[in-house]
Amino acid sequence: MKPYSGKNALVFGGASGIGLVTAQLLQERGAKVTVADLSDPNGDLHGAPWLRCDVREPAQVEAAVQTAADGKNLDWLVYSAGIQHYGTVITTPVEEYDMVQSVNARGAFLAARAAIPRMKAGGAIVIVSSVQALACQDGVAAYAASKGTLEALVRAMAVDHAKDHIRVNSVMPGTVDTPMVRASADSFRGDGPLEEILAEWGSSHPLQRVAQPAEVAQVIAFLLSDEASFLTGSSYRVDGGLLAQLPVRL
Ligand code: BMA
Repeated sequence: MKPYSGKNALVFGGASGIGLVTAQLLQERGAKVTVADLSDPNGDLHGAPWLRCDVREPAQVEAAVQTAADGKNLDWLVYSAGIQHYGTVITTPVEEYDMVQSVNARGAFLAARAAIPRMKAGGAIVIVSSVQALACQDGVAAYAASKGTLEALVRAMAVDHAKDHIRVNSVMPGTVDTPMVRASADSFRGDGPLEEILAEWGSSHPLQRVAQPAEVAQVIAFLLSDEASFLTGSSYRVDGGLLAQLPVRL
């Protein structure tokens, strides 16, 4: 029997990047996985059903959760939907700020709101946050604020729903080779090759490279699993040492 047999999982933002690889990993280990995403899957879901869902729309989120649960307990929820826009509070249009909050943070609230009542036999939630909830670079006001919101939400939900046997944690990735990060790199690269930007971003991490999505997915899977039975209300940096380092050169 596979280790996650009998687990019913739903991954928002599961059509690409960290969400996709997490969905694949959970499925390989025997979980029943449903993927909800606005975009078409850009990788192999190994037959997992994909539901088109705009996480800004409460009714669509509710419908996705209802379909995934399918009248049974929803054991695991992963929230990996996310977008990245650059700007300061001055240069970020209000609509753009609202959009980033809505996709990155409010969507997690909606997903949990729909999922928790279907976790009657207990469950686990993992939210994909970012190191940018704790420290940031220039021009990430909306994105960093949305990730900070997620961190507070993780703690609030963990405290409120511990009595329901629901654990809630987050992962805080550093730079990961995903379509989102590649799109960001593309917007900064000018005439240079995109791989060079990724390598440069990677070099700011002590491990000297960007992560692969699977390296984050492994941690998400562990946090969902029964092996993490005493972990709740916490955030786990998966950042190649990024936040352990002060940018002071001797
Ligand atoms: C992630 C994304 C990446 C960034 C990394 C480290 O959440 O914002 O684009 O490189 O954080 O700051």
